Amino acid sequence: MSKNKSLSDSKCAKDFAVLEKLPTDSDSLARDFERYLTRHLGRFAGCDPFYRYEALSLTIRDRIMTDWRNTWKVYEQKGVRKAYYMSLEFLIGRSLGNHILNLDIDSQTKEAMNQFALQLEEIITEEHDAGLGNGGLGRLAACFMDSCASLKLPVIGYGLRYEYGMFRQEIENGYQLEEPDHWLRDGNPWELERPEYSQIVKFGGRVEWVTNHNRKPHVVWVDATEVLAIPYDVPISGYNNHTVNTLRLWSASATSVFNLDDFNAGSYADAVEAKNDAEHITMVLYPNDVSENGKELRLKQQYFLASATLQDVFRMWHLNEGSDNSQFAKQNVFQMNDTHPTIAVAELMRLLIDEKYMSWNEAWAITSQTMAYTNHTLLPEALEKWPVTLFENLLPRLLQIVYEINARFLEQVSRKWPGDIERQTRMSIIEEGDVRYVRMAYLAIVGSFSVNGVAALHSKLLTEGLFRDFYELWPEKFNNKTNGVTPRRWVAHSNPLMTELISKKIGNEWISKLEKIEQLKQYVDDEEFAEHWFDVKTENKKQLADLIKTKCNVNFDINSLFDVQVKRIHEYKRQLLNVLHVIHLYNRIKRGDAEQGGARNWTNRCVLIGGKAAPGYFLAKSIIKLINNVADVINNDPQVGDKLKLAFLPNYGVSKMEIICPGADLSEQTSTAGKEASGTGNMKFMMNGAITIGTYDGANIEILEAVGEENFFLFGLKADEVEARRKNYQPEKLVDKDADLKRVIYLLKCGHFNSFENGIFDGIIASLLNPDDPWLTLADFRSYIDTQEKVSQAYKDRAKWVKMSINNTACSGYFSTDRTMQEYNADIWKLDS
Ligand code: CKZ
Repeated sequence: MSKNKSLSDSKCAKDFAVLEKLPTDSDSLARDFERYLTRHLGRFAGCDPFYRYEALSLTIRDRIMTDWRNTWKVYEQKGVRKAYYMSLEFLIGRSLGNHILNLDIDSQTKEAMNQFALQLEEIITEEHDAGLGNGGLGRLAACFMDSCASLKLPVIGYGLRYEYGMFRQEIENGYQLEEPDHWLRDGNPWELERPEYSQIVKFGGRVEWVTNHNRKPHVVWVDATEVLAIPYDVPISGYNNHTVNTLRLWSASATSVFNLDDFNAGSYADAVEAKNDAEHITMVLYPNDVSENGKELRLKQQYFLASATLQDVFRMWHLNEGSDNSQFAKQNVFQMNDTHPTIAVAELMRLLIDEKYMSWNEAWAITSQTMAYTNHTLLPEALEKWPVTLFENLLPRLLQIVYEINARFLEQVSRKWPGDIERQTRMSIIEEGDVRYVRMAYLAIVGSFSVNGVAALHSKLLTEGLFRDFYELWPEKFNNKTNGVTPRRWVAHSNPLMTELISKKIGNEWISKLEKIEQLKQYVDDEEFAEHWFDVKTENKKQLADLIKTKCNVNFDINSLFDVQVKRIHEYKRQLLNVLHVIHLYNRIKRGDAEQGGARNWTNRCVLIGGKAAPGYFLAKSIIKLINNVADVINNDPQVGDKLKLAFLPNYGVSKMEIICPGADLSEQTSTAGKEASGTGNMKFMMNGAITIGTYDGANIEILEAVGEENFFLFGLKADEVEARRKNYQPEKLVDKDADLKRVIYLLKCGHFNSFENGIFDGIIASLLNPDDPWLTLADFRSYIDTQEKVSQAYKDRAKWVKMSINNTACSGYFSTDRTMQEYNADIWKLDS
């Protein structure tokens, strides 16, 4: 730990107080790029293109250093209230292009690269995606970080630096294969290791009572295994505003003293093994989106993040405030991204009581005023609970604290509802039974002053269902914060053609104030503008078609309707409904519906589906196989031709979405109503002028309200109808009564899509026909097919479709994370910007 002290700023001979800004003209950029490539990296013309990316990144990084340091210095000052966004996932994707956009140096950088006959676009695509998340929840955290920096909000992101991010998906014979993604192998120019701020995190051991210096009984946690948490800082630049915030990612390492005892005892191998154990903690991201599996290593990750983060915040706090913690709650707030970091509630109590010698009540006052919790899902399988025994072995002191929190909480419940034992059992943080569990969501609610859902319907359903008892006890804690996406990455960066077209008409203020995009409404009837809009969409479709050709070897004709569904593969999202529709269209073609007389009514469609399945989720993996098999049959049938295409895009992720959303005509949002908490892909598509076909679910509802029903294709049962329908759901009868559905199910059953692969889709068929199918897929079949036919007809009227498209973009102002962050700040964080 010798690095710890010698590196602190104050000990340096020179303070380096003024860090001069570097010029950003193209010649200076070119000069630095060349210097980095040749003198720093020792590479020359003809090197692996990754080094060109690295050299350019270092060049650009130099140009944000001054603002980064200055922003940090402001935040370090006494009295600056800060928020900490704690998340096990930050799906930030690529950084280089994003920083170039934020610094507004796109043209200079292009010119500089042209001096070496290099294309900026090609260099940008050399960057590995930082895939430190599964899906929506992780990407939301990344969009939040972008907006906080762009709004100059003092928010620090805290997460884990996984050695292996989300797995790379390969498709072999239609099946998903998972390949490890060693994204750091070639180095990462966007991270700055700061070993001087390392923290120690403890696991295991025992709890002992001792008498402390005031002769009071005091708890110590002894014989624990210690793991070192090393922070890596990632800069998050704001849009054109000289603010650079920090995302601090912890990496696990063995402590330097880790092996002394073992080593002296002669068991060198054991010592190395212990080192290995420590470093495993941040080795890999768990690839489960909205599904739970209760692995010990996952709890270790959660505690590792919570403990290192809280200790780091106290380290900074003590710089200004010494040992006075009385103002801590006034100056600090923690936002917990779902229950994943919720052990922080108990850890903050432990630090305040065991290490800062506070009383329970003082500590609880601070904890319950600084913690805030965001819920992201209603699915029962995603609600985290940990077996008490596992908890006890790993975190004995924290379990004691959870018990004490629970005891005091249940007393409060019994005071409000005397004698209502059932309610106490229901609300207890500890679930009783053969195996006892710690319910993390309840710990989060009890410990927080704010609990929010991520879309209006979702927040309402939380207070009526899952958290009803808690809502009755503390209605004031509950609030809604509808999700958003950042228009910088998802329009300005991803869709430069549309950005230019919009800015020509209404200026470029909309990029940082998306509500201004409403001004586009003046041009919905402007024929010339509509023509340009159509041309931009067509060009974007070309680029998407190129991607599909390269990755799937399927030809998408740009005159067809581009019908897109990209997201994690899960039964509740109902990719199956999409497949059933495709099979239905195929069947119509085979029956001659799309020829002669029928041809006038036919709309050619290219259907794109992409997404990863959790490696252990068998049915989701068979859905991928089904999509690929159906695609094979359809795409190779000469009678089908351009009338219908289906492609499964392998390894969907952030960078792919940057090409996909500008090129989509139709956005598929088909979840069973009441199950998709919000969705955020829906917002990216809308901003880029796609029209949604969707259920009355999550943020779809708010999108529908924003654009009006004439600009949205709504289908299916509503959330309350879904619940009512369960009691009387007979899918077999639906099949009998509906000739189209009957033909589709027949094609599945007779093995038309699995000729030499007997029975591989039996699981899927059984799930569709199961009266207890939780997702009621077939209940929405008729409505979906009919609505898709309306889509097909609407697409024939090009002028009308383009109007709908412009309207969608023009109404997307509300769905910027800038708005979301302003609401978090106004209602929860209350920071000064
Ligand atoms: O959060 C998005 C919403 C989506 C919601 C998603 C989410 O489904 O509707 O738009 C942003 O608010 N993701 C998760 N829960 N809701 C989630 C992600 C990862 C993991 C879990 C849930 C995960 C779990 C449980 C990872 C490893 C183990 C266990």
